[in-house]
Amino acid sequence: MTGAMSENPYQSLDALAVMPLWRHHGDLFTPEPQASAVPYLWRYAALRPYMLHFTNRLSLEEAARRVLMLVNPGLSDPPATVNSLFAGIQVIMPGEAARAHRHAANAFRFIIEGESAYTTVNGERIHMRPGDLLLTPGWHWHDHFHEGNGPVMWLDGLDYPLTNALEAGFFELFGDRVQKPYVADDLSSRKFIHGRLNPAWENADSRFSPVGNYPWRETERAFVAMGDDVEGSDSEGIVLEYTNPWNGGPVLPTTDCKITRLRPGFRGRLRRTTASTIMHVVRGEGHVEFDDRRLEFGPHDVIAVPGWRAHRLANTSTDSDAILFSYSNAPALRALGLLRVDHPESANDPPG
Ligand code: 1HN
Repeated sequence: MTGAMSENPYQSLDALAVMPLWRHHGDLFTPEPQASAVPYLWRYAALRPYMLHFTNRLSLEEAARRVLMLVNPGLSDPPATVNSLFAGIQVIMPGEAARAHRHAANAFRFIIEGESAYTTVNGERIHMRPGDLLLTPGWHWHDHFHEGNGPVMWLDGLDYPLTNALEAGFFELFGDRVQKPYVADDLSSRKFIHGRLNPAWENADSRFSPVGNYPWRETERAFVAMGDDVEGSDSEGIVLEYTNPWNGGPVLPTTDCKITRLRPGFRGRLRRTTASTIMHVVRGEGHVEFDDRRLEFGPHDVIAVPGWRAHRLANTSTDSDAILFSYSNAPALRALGLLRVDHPESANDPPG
């Protein structure tokens, strides 16, 4: 043996930048995933007064984006809502412009309330109405403007916790405050609105959906068209995925977006998945049950469902639907062979 070894060899290992695996193996290889995030619910009614308060105190020149970040009590570095995904509530007031920028992280907005705001994404003005899903895939320029009356509020979803964990984050300000439009308003949505007829002259880029807006009226039309003639899933309800029209896949490379109808009195089967999910209540009332808590939800609340936490969805109303918008990191996990789903009463599905 060479070199000076102290009385306790373990004490010298730090300085050599090594660790004995036999003392750490159990923390690194848990039998099952141990989410740091906790199941949590943010009440819209509690946040809304603060959103409005800051519209009077903080200009968009100062703030760039007026967003309250929904930070999971189990996650702080970076602040995130579940492990790899972020949710925030943004408000913009009449006449305000949120200046143009772009980032490597993928983003989307789900509109909560207000009319007459639009976002410009790579030169296309995309108008917002409540219930619309607007995409801003990674590295697309985007700025927001409001030309109507009253506040416009939306849910922002981003995957920056994943981008940053992979140390692949880039951010850039646009040269001007806002972009000049260079394509017709809402064109990307209009080109693909049929859903089964795609513009054949365009090159398919399948990494993200080319659709800027999935309007609420089309989402509603889909639910009405199938009515009560479908059973849906016994754990997830009548759940529809927003898709990339080029390949039927998720709308963003890391993130899928879904809309769920829980019929009156629905009480789902227990389900768990390695994917982490964020839910936003479009309308209705119900709860999400976990082994140690029950989160009672109402309109516009936001719920964090960490990965591998068994949970059960319920609509507690006996006469109205509950409608939930949700997004998850399932596409990222699927790409890596790490997506698992099961129903705790039954055996694990193999990785898929
Ligand atoms: C962002 O760029 C927007 O562009 C919204 O509207 C929320 C949260 C974290 C980081 C960047 C936006 C954001 C964000």
